[in-house]
Amino acid sequence: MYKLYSMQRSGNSYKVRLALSLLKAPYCAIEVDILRGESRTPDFLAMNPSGQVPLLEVAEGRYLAESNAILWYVAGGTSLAPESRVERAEALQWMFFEQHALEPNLGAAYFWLSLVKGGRDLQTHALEDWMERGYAALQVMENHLKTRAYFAADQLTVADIALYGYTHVADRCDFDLATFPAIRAWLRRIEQNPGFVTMDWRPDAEVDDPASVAAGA
Ligand SMILES: N[C@@H](CCC(=O)N[C@@H](CS)C(=O)NCC(=O)O)C(=O)O
Repeated sequence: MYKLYSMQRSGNSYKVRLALSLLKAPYCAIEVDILRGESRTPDFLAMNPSGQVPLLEVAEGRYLAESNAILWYVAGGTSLAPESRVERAEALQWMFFEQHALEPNLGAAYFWLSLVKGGRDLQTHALEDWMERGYAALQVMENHLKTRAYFAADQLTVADIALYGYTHVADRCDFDLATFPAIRAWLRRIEQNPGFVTMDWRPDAEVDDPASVAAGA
């Protein structure tokens, strides 16, 4: 069974939980509260020097970081991971886009406006940039989805899961999707897939105390 270090309210962590659920892959989730510095302890940094979640233990003592790399790993050999050379590259294209155009803007806005108390006042200077660049990214997605149901390979893939992570919380961080009908239809399409779970959903096997896992308890 996979061991996933994750934070419930983290969009990057949710992408992995969503993929595992769509794949019906059992896993044990270990909650890491980044707001309390739990991803920056010496023990955690020994597993992931970037000090971030999500983090997947793929074999004893072997860890994989970066949500999109984890998505490719867990989806390998399934329909979520396109196999043809061009479709794989197209999925990757959108996953790089997600990391450089969407996540740094919607992800940052979501973190500071929705998770951090008083975050809006602390980030007033940055918010304008996040909104401008975030809306630009959403427009690129809207244009693509006007004529397509999914981002790559004409089917649900890891690219959609990566982009869903922060797009679906747009309304929790000041973004208004009213003028993005194709994105709204795509969000609903993803939500209709068997195995879809929301960000709040928790797996059965959950561990609150990472020490108990390390000790094999
Ligand atoms: N590019 C990384 C970003 C991961 C990331 O930003 N994780 C955040 C939570 S969403 C985190 O752990 N932040 C804690 C920190 O940086 O101290 C990914 O896609 O996994």
